[in-house]
Amino acid sequence: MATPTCTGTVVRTTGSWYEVRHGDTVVRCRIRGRLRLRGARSTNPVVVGDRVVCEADEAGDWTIVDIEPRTNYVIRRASNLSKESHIIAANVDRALLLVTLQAPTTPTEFVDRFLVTCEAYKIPVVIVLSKRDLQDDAAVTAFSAIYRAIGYEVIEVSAKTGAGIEPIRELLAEGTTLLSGNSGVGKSTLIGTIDPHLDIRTGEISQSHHKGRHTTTFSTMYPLAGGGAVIDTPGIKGFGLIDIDDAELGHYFPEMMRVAPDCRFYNCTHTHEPGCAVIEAVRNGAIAAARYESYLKMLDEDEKYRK
Ligand SMILES: Nc1nc2c(ncn2[C@@H]2O[C@H](COP(=O)(O)OP(=O)(O)OP(=O)(O)O)[C@@H](O)[C@H]2O)c(=O)[nH]1
Ligand SMILES: [Mg+2]
Ligand SMILES: [Zn+2]
Repeated sequence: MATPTCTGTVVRTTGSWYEVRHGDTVVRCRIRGRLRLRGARSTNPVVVGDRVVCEADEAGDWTIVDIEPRTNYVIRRASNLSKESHIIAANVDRALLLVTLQAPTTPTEFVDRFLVTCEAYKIPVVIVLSKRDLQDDAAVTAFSAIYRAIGYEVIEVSAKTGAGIEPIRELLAEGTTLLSGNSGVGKSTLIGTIDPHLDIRTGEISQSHHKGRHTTTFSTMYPLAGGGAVIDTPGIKGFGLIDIDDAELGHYFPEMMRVAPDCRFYNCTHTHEPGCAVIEAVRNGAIAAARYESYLKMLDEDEKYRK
């Protein structure tokens, strides 16, 4: 008898189990050791969004035996000093980065690291300013101005008041969207607001220090009633860059790329060189100082891990 096989999409990973959707059915699979080895540098060899081939044995237990090449993925350093990487999701059509300026605070550098990674892997990214009802108006205006000037779309939403929900619903209706951000910024709540039929766990923010509690522990892809699919992910603390050289980092800051052709040296690192157009743009305010600081920090702090 021929071995039953199927090709499907990984919709949930728990570390030991992988749920693969094939049409309307979801099968629970293990993975073959060979695939684990192939992903040795990564903490997760098979990720949500992967297209995989599965086989069943005589007992009816399913195993993932192959992964199709990924069209893209979002990757970060597994933890601060680690050489290992963690792939957040694969084969996505866009990424939404949820940001809150307070309750909890998303550091600017975190935002910039995420954007750099999306630029490097050519993943369209939209910034979602979440929990708009709790944010300070002036802080939102200042933040949005910086990122809109670069060319990023910033959508302000509140799951509480419903503001901005409709544009998000339209954005999600096509293809697969990854939702990422710190713990407690409202990723799961946003998905539950877009599609109330989904059974999604959301967390309470501790009132004392407004820190998230890591309510979502496993990445899950949900099909949406209005079309499209969305990937809910556990909140992440840090976002260490991986596989991006110092020399190319500047390429992933669109506003730096616009002025870099005017630098005196073609291989300018925009750190100390005379005649640097980027440094000049920071001085005259055309490039936001906070963005340039993020660039310097990424060069500096990641250097020791990147080699
Ligand atoms: N005021 C207000 N609270 C919100 C909003 N969105 C989410 N919250 C609250 O924020 C807390 C955290 O929301 P979650 O959706 O669980 O956050 P998350 O990003 O999924 O967090 P992790 O799963 O830990 O990564 C919950 O108490 C939500 O009720 C909003 O728009 N306004
Ligand atoms: Mg969550
Ligand atoms: Zn320069």
